[in-house]
Amino acid sequence: MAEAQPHYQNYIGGAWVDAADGRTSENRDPATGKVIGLFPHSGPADVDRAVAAARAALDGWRLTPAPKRGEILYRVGHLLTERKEAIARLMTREMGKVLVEARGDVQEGIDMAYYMAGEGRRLFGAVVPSELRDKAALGVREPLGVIACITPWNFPLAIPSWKTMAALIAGNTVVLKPATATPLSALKLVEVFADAGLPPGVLNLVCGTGSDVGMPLVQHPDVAGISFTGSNDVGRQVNVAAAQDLKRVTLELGGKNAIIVMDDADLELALDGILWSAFGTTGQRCTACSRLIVQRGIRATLEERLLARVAQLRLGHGLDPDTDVGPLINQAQRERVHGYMAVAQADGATIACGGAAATAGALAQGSFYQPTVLTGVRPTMRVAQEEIFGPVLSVIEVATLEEAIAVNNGTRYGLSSAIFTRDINAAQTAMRDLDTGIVYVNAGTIGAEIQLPFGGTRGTGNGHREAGMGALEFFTEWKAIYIDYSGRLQRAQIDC
Ligand code: UN1
Repeated sequence: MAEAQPHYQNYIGGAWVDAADGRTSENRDPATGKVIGLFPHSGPADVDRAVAAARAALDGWRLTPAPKRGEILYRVGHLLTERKEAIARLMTREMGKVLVEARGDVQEGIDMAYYMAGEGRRLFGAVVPSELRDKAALGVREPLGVIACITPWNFPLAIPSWKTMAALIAGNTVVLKPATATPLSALKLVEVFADAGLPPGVLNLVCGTGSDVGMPLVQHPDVAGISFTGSNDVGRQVNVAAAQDLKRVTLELGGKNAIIVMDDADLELALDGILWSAFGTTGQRCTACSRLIVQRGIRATLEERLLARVAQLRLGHGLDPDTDVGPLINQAQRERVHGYMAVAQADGATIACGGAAATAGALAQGSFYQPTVLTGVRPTMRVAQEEIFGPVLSVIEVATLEEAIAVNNGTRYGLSSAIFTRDINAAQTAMRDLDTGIVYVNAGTIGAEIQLPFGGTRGTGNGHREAGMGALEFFTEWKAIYIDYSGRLQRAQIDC
């Protein structure tokens, strides 16, 4: 007899409910192809219900004192800590990342819960002097209203946490649409919020596709702001649609992140950073390193040692403790990644290792791809310019620091960059001139912490930042308040 599939629901107005028309979609383990559950295949009617619930909850929530909102977030942090292992295991099955990384993903949610809970006792505004006597001038932060959070599959709990927690502490209410590939991790986060005592309607979950749920949410007249992480193509569509109603939008999009290794670098350390940044999460981080920019003097040595290390990486199910690299998210992504091999060769690059799907033994069940290093890559080749989002690293040789920085800055993206050097002057110059939102010195391109702003320059987004003190700028509206206690009309810029 076939095993019954777990059946999950949307969360709207404090109740778990099916999609209005009862439709469902399967979600599969990318390492085995096995179905892990059925999720609502929602549509515009579900979006309407969720936005109405969020709208109805807005006044109650925005008038709840921020420290009290923070207390709920502290409880979310505690509950996530208790459930960390269980959620991490579900995440590995749902998304494929290895268990240690899935634990890190949940930890990022915990970190954000505590950080934003603390913001409940800050949410700093401004008190400034007035130019007139007996008059006070202050700026306070107000929530925007109902926020749509549209999140990707590569950080199935961390990114929903970044967005929802920042939105909620500021007094907004939220409709969360998780990626179609990872609804379960988001659902587990929403369960935690419900168990922590979040009032009904304050956070709603609607599972479904970008066209059936995402776009109707972006276009809904009662949605005031949209926080989106995903591809550049979809980000542009979101921005164009939201512009019709002058809605506020934050976009966190692609990356083409590079590690620069100078001749004087600690090579062993650099190799550790390269391996972790290029092949961790199977290269499926926005911050993943996909270009290795290496100075001429050590290029051959570094390449040789890199290939030896890559050959040792073990592919497998993320729950197997021996696995270093899990599967890609699905077969379509594997085909996309593989398509770049022909592109690389046509442009004159060499496939130094990998370059094919990994199908030996049990790997045949999943969407695995061999960790791949391309050598002889020139900065203008497509593989050095386009985001591949897989375990593919391009090696580019340069002569000088100036050239390395120019190559780093010579793509449409500007998320993360890194330099390995022992020369303080080179490091300092790189910190100043690398045109990315995140810069690492003697560490790889991944591993941003939540207490600093996260985001990129140029084509990586539209200039906003998530996390840290950057997040509140997006999720709040400034209100300037003047209080005249002189008892007479004082005209600004005229009376003194
Ligand atoms: C992402 O890839 O979209 O800095 C997020 C990092 C993680 C977050 C990545 N803390 O790699």
